Amino acid sequence: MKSKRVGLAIAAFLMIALTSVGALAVTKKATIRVEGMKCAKCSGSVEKALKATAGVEKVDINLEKKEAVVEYDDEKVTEAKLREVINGTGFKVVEEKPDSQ
Ligand SMILES: [Cu+2]
Repeated sequence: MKSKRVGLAIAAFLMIALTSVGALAVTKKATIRVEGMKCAKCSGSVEKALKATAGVEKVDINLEKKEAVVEYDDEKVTEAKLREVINGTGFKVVEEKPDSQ
């Protein structure tokens, strides 16, 4: 019976530890409009450049809407940096945000 209680204590500890780790790593989501992407090859190169950037966790490019949806670690990279990376691929970031219109 004692070992069962220890097991419960460990489980509770792990749950608290995991929850606090999750709270520390802040994942932010940015929707960035990109001008000039015309086909899968274009969006592919933007996607590749973003994924090669430290702190970027997920990249989703919508060719139709000309948007790059990027999930990133707020402590490792900024949205400004993501825009720089996209501009560095030769495609142009549209400064206004589509959802603020
Ligand atoms: Cu293309």
